[in-house]
Amino acid sequence: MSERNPTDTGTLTRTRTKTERQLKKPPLYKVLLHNDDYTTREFVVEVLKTVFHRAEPEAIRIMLHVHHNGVGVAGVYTYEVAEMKVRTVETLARQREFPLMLSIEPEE
Ligand code: TYC
Repeated sequence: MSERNPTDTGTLTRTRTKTERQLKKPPLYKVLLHNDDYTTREFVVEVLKTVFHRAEPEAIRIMLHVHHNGVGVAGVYTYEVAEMKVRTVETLARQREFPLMLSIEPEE
């Protein structure tokens, strides 16, 4: 009746609580845009709208922030998504022969 299965190691398990499972968030990464002297303002605004899904006024604000401060956050994503955004923008920029640079850094 209370015979043990020979594969039973005797280790007790418990159901994970929500805090350990559903509420565990993946690490997030900032995609940074870097200023340069050759990429046009219009192109930067265009990629902020099409790749980073920013509304026009926000895209202009971010572009101007990068233009005046040298660097700024285009968006925050999981690592895989951040990497894909960088590759997409680099491809678009090189097609237009713009030297636009991006980087990824952990958030906080
Ligand atoms: N500095 C560029 C210019 O004056 C505009 C620019 C803004 C370029 C942001 C890159 O990430 C950038 N044409």
